[in-house]
Amino acid sequence: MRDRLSFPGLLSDRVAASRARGEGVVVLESSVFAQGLAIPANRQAATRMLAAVEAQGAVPAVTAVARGVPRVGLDGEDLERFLCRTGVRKVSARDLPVCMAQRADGATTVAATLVLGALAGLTVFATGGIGGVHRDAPFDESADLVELARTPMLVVCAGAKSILDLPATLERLETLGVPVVGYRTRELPGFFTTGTGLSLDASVESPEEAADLWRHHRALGRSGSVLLVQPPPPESALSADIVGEATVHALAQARKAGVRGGAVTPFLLSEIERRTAGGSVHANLALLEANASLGAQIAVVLAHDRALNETS
Ligand code: PSU
Ligand code: MN
Repeated sequence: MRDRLSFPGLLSDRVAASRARGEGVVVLESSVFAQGLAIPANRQAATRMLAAVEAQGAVPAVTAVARGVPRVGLDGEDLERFLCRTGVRKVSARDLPVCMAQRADGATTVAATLVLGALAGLTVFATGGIGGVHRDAPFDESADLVELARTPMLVVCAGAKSILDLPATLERLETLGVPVVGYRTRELPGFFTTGTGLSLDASVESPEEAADLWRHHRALGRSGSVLLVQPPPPESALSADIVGEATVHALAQARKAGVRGGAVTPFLLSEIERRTAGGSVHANLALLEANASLGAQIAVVLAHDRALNETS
């Protein structure tokens, strides 16, 4: 097998240098920029997430397949192409080799980002919402779930998207052995909403506690991820009634339009944006920024630990 760090062009110079210096790195997905959010909100999301990571003294690493090359630390003109979205496909884990073979531009979902982040030997990944079990669609379950079960990363998110069947998603995560831990909450956040009524068994109160939990997870040799769920910032969160109504409407529209497969998630998110008069985008940007910031705080704690271990 090929040594992961000899994978040509995987790490950007900046990410490689910061790893060598022992700094914290936060992995970010690119599907949220290229498919999940519309222009110009996608650029605002990228700008705010990158700045939030840097503000904590960590380095952001956007993952993608750029002209067929898997990358961790997309920047400059390459990142620009993904923000313009033209010709950029959505790439989940199984699509990675196809996208590479076709020398195409692919924006990575949570599942594909886990693959690339782990390949690069990185630990912390921050995003908005993971995929999960779709409602009324017993055979549409996001590949994010199985990939979380087999790829060890600490994933900071605001839960799963509200368009999903959340109780079923939580059950699947349990079956798959993925710990779901609240950040200063004992309730699963609803992505756009602070709560869902679904209770969690565990929570942590600080980046240090999150890092400690991660260490125990790894000490057991667990091969899957830990999901750390943080509610959207209170001032941006939407009410459950509004999101519920918008979601039901969006699902009906998707059914009518016959939307299938990977197109379902982006379609539903844009319908909800229309129904909430942009409120959902405001919440989405705020939670992405907050998750990037929390991920960076945890990455800094873990980097500090590594440095201590190496010198002792
Ligand atoms: N959540 C969002 N916006 C997104 C996504 C999730 O708020 O764009 C993306 C993520 O990349 C996630 C993917 O991994 O949607 C899940 O898509 P699917 O259900 O097709 O697996
Ligand atoms: Mn799907």
